[in-house]
Amino acid sequence: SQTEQEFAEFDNNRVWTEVYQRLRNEASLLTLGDEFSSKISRYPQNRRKNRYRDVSPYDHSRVVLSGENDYINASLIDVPEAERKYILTQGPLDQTMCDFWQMAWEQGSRAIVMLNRVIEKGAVKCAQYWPLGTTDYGCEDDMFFPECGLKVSLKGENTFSNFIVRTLEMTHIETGEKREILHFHYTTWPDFGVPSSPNAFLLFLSVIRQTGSLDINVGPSIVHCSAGIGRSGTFCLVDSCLMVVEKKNSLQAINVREALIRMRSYRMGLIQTADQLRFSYLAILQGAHTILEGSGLESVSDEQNHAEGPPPPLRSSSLHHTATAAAAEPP
Ligand code: PTR
Ligand code: PTR
Ligand code: PTR
Repeated sequence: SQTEQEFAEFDNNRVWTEVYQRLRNEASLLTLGDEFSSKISRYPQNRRKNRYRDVSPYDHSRVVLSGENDYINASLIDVPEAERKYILTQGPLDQTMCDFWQMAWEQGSRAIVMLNRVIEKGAVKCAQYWPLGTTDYGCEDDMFFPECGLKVSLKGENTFSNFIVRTLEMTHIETGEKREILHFHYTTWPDFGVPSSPNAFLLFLSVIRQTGSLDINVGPSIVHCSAGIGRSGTFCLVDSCLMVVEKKNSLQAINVREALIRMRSYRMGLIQTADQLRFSYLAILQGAHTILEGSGLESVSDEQNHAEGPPPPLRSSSLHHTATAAAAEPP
């Protein structure tokens, strides 16, 4: 396939840096026009809502909040050939946590995919926007967001070697309506770096997919890292390319570079390094082989843990029925 050939060629010739640069240039040529403005992010009242001055959502694909102040640094990425929609956003700031939860509620999201840690390289890269659970004193530590009328609580937590799956519950304070939302937190992916192995990443992806929360018949899942471009872009590129491989039952059906350029018309800067691009190819190729062999992505297992036994089951009592029910019977 083209993807395999390109991978071998770029590796053999050691040209990933050049390939990545060329791709950035192509993407920036395609996004020069007025239709790729980011004016709203630069309004004075929105300045403190952006974590990084140089990472803004395009106006045409930004997620609009209800109410008077409708801005959040978040973009809707539409990949119709994969039947996927993702919201990519920055790691919430203290002053935007409430907007973040309002977005999750209004968009009907069923999952949050978090690819960074709150503190990286000694600096805060994201607010602690979800509750950590009961305190040492046994008190609930639900988080209240009065400005958007939501309460968020932790209902369960399950730890794997490279990620944690949490069940959170959002409550609309005024009406009492409750909704569960899964929090898939990858904890070992450094910024401007790559996961420890394609297998580690594919296991994470497989666990998320089995809950049905990426499916097109539910609200778009929210994917974020610190800026919401490097690691988040890598995640979406791999997932969407593998969806197309699965639908068409062929690796021939995808063009990874074109797919990334198209995704970059919805949010700038997706995939931040040549090695993240190379990792995407690796994960797509390995995932595609698993899919095309017929065993499906669900057969990816936690190799690192094999010596100590199988990975902890997702169907633990702490996660109660949420993930399991969704996996067995997609909504
Ligand atoms: N680090 C691996 C290697 O050395 O083979 C893979 C790799 C190769 C990563 C090349 C990035 C590369 O890009 P460049 O050679 O353009 O820096
Ligand atoms: N200007 C910031 C920087 O270069 O540090 C923006 C930035 C930060 C860009 C993190 C990407 C980052 O990585 P990620 O999108 O994976 O959080
Ligand atoms: N920290 C990055 C920088 O300042 O270069 C942030 C960034 C990088 C933002 C790239 C957008 C980017 O888009 P592109 O990769 O298309 O240049």
